[in-house]
Amino acid sequence: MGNCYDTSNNCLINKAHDENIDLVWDRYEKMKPQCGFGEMGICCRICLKGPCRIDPYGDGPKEGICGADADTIVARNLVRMIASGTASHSLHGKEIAKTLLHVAKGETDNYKVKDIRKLKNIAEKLNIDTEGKTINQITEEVAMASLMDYSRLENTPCNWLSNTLTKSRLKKLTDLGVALNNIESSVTDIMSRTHMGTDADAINILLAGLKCALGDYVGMQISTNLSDTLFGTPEPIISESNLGVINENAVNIAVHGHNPLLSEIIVDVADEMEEEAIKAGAKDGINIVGVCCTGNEVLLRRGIPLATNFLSQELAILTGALEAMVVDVQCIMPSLAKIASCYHTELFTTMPDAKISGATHIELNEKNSVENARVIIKKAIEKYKMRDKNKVLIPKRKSKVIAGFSTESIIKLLSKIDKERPLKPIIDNIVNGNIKGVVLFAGCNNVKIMQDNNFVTMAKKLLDNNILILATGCAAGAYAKNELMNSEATFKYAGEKLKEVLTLLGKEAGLDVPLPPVLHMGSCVDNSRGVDLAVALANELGVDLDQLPLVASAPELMSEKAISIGTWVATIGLPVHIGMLPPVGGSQLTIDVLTSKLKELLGGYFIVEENPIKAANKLIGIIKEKRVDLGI
Ligand code: BF8
Ligand code: SF4
Repeated sequence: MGNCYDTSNNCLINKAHDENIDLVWDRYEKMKPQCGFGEMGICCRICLKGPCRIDPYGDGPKEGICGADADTIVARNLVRMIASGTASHSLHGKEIAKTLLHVAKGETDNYKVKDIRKLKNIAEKLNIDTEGKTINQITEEVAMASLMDYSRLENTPCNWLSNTLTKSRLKKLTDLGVALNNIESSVTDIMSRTHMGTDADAINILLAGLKCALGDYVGMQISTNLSDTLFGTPEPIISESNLGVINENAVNIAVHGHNPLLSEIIVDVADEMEEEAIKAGAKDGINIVGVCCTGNEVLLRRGIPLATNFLSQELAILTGALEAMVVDVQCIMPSLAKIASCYHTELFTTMPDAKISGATHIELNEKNSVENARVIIKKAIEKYKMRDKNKVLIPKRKSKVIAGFSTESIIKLLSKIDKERPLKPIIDNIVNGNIKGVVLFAGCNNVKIMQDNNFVTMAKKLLDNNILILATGCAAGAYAKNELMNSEATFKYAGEKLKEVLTLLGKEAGLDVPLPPVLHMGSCVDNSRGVDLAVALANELGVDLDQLPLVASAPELMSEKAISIGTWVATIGLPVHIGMLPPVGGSQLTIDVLTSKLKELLGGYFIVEENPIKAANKLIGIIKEKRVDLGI
């Protein structure tokens, strides 16, 4: 049986069982018991003498065949996870930077610079002189300054690192030797130093992990900022979320994955092809819906409804009303191909490095994307005619969502209250305690945890304690689906003081309604937006990030990307709550480094707490401490 906080999904889970289709929850049950050595991170198969495993409790081996101890093995495994996360996020950014360069050079007609103001702001941030230069020249220099962060030979910090953090943070990172200069060499460095017989000092390995994780951060800054340049910086926008956004009377196409280069084109082309869908009998035309972070990208910029976050992605096909699912990269369950084959749904892969056997591969690149997007949508329209009405079951539930809270849109909103110092209203309210603090929720769903339960339970407790919530990635998906991203949620869940502030801010900003108590800042790469806001607040207050009453939480983490994000968030000084222990339990040294040692050196650290109520209480406690230290 599935395990979702949102019980409206249960009808589809039952349907899967009636149809003998295994879902993620069933495959998890069949996988039990999972390997304890793997769970503790003490299994090594880095060389062919292995696999080796350390006996954590009994009299068995305490070292691998080569002599590597548990600390070395755990640290090596962990930093390899960080390297994979960093590679994923940073390659996402690189694709976008390359596209921006093609735009600057006039090598593509499919994309253009949509947000010139953002482009100029980025140029200023990166110290690029714009005086007397054309837009194309500025675009090229911004793209090159970003691409330089993937290839710099000199040992100076990445452009997107040195220009986006507080000065004191940059100094701390430089002093510790982790101020990253080159994203790709940091990934190579991890793979090289963790080769058999190289780095066998767990602390040295973990320090390299911190440096590499900052590559994940730099990749995110590049992804967010250059995507905004190409597709527009998000502004508050109203939409809907949950599987109920799938429309029985439309050709439904889900976009899933992470990269907005593809989904933006699909949305544009779908607009042009509405008539064709109506002619095929779909009276409501084409309905694009989002899944996971691609879904967040198009929700924020285009108001496309978000059907689901990670764990229930298979259920979108189970509705029997999805004509096509178009995927790009990351967090796409390979099971989708098999499930789609039980329905009329066609699964399209679009990236050369992310094919799935059983799917139809139609590549979208900067040269052919419009043309090929038309082919995909045409096929989806044909599929509509093959839909089996008897197999359609769409849960009714959907909730209203106000999304689009980029840092710029928040500042713009606040500047309606104080034009000179837009952050002042927020700071005043933090100082006077109306807003006790802020928690940034990020990260995934994990089949080991009831889907969305930790997110929702923690949020309700924190909001009641007048703590404002920001959310990205599948955390944002959880809140969007479960009715925490609209004004009604402010009335229902925010503590009295927070409610007053959100109502006032909404009113002063010219909205008729309070701001939602959980602000949707975007996809996982948009965690950079949370940092921008935090850095702006820290600079305004004249403090470093570790002094702010600000905490991050990934209570349902799953992917390697979540590990790399959590690591850089702690490295830049924030306490990071995680809802389960990653595979580090076999090394007390690693646990100590990631908790107490990191706190001592950088102010940020990990807290593990599985129980969401206890976790929320711990975060409330940390926020209280930070306020006392700040003297507020
Ligand atoms: O990048 S939160 S499950 S979809 S990894 Fe994946 Fe995790 Fe979702 Fe977005 Ni982020
Ligand atoms: Fe075993 Fe060492 Fe080889 Fe790892 S590197 S598999 S611990 S021999």
